[in-house]
Amino acid sequence: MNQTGPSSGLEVIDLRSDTLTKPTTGMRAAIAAAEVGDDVFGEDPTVQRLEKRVAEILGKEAAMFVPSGSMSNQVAIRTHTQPGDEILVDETAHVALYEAGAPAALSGVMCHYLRGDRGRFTGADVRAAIRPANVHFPPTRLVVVENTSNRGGGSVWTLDQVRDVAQTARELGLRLHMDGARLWNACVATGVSEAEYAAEFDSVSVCFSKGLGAPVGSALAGSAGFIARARRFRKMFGGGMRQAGILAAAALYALEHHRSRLKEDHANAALLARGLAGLPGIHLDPATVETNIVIFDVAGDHAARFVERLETVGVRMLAVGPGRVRAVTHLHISEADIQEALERIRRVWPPQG
Ligand code: TLP
Repeated sequence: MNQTGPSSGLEVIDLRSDTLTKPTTGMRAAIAAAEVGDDVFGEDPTVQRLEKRVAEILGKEAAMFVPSGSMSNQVAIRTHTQPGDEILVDETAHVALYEAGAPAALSGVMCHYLRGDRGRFTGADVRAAIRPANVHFPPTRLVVVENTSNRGGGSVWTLDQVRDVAQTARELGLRLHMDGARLWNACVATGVSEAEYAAEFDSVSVCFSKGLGAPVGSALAGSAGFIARARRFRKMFGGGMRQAGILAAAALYALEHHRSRLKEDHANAALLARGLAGLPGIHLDPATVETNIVIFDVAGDHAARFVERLETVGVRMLAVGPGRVRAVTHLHISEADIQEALERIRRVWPPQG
């Protein structure tokens, strides 16, 4: 549970996002103890340690610490493409939907939307979307895979699904980027290692500030040459940080201590989904909840109303469409919190009168 609650005086159970977590005591100690230097001069030993560790986990030659997942994705897109190129993304992808139009603004590329199954598309979809070499068309350059898929309700790409897309992309001469903001969750859910997934991609972005509970930070990994070029774009986008070791220390702590516990978040999300699925007017198949994100529909496009009712009893979720709500479990949410949240929700939903 989190901070003190609303008018009801209840403790708030905040399920809006796994980005809401605050550093734990252990993490704060690691931050306090961090050795730092000026990272734009390449002199922050803790940032260097983090970059080495991330490259090792992902089985890539190099990695670069960046302030956010959005910057990591957009630096990757900029590094892979030229203005006028086209990139293939699922129509629900964070890079296209929630990064403020950055592919167009920062890289001058077009997004060609694929209609996947809860964020997951196939090699055949990629093949069908590619443009023939013709002066009329933008060159198709890059495919972006989001694993887990946020708007897909935390859906996980299996390794076979990834390999199908990757093999097709390679045959067609396309580059591949993975938005792995929640790759950690995909790995815990499937037992596939981060490196096995990453091996299929030219570049991979991972976040420390989602399920892993660090306050700030993401990393972009790839070949040494790719990361060397990406460092210029990170600077161009304003992402060169100075004594960033205090943030890197939190990320290192999170990698060490908060990865395996994600299975608790997944169990809590499943518990929440089972409870919500029994409520009148809620459309949710609990079998679709694979990780820490629960997305469901509220009949009559009443998402805003549902979220407002919950707020009165100190439970927070996010309306992500007129009839669609998202709840996310994380480090500060226990099984007891989920039981308590369900009890409170039953008090206000369905609305009486
Ligand atoms: N997602 C946030 C919001 O922006 C929607 C959230 O609450 O889930 N990739 C994926 C798949 C993400 O879900 C997010 C953040 C990002 C990238 C961007 O990360 P940041 O917020 O660090 O720029």
